[in-house]
Amino acid sequence: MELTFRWYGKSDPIPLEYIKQIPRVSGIVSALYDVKIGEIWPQEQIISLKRMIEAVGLRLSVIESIPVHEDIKIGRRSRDKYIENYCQNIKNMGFLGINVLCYNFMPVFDWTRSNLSKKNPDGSTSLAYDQDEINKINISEESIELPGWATNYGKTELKDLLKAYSKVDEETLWSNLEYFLKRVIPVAENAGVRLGIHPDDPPWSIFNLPRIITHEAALDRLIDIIDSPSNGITFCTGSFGPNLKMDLIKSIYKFGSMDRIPFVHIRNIKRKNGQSFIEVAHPTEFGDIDMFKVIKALVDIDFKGMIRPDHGRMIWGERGKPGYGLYDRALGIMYLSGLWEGIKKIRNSK
Ligand code: DNO
Repeated sequence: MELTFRWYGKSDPIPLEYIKQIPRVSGIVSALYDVKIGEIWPQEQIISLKRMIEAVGLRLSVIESIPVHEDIKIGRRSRDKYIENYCQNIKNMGFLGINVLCYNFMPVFDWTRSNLSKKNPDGSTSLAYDQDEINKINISEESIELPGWATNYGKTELKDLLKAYSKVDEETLWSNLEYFLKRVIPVAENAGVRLGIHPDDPPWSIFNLPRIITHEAALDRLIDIIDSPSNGITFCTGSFGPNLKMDLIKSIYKFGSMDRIPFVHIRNIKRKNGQSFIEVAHPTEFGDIDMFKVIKALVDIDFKGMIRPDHGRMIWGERGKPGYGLYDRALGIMYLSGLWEGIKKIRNSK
């Protein structure tokens, strides 16, 4: 198991040196953020990112993410060109010894929240998702600054995309994912790269767009597409957490023992009425996810992949990238690594 921390490159307000000071963290999760979606990432830019990280004594362990071009998800004819570029990016990663790639297959929007700084009684702020708020948004008219928001697209482009997606239902999205994986996974296997699909966050359809990576049955279907350790899952507790039908712990045992989980995101959430929730501090008692059981499951399956603390609250007056401040994520990872050490020691002493 390797403890990792997400870092947004040079523009991240958190210096790499600070991350290096967090006990036990040795890996960085990062990406190139200024390459057009669908293009081949310039190798010299990845090398320079890697060198920057290595210069402080850390390593570039995971690429999160190489975004999948919408033409691939829609199934347009131009997808082959973008799939070819995707394969090239995977080969380039493998060549540089970066072995894990996190990606998602969510149409247009990535993770979505309705409030970026919901005030908690203790003065900290959290990211929150309120389904009623989301329902009020007219996506083709309003341009809103939310995380995961389709800022890559102008208004007209967004309208065109939404129109194209009106013909893509869940089954079509599945068959487009299958088309993509059948071409990409053999290349990844050869390159020594393991892909981990990120669950849809929240794990249900939003804005009438299809979302498919939402529950355990979807993960069964995903891994059945191609039986390969390169065809894996980024197991994100916070993304699956709001889905009441998902037994997180059972799924970790199941997919972990099959060696289909190269990467884990750990975050706690507290469910509200219906399909709403708020992100909370990592320890078990603040949310609906039993962190002791999550870590115990990972210890039990002898998890060898990467773990990163997912979104933190903003505490101690920190201002920064929503969900990605330093302090609360650092507290989170220390708590998780303490659980890991305790559980492992008790198990070994039996
Ligand atoms: C949110 C992240 C996601 C994730 C992508 C992976 O904080 O977990 O944005 O990076 O969905 O493609």
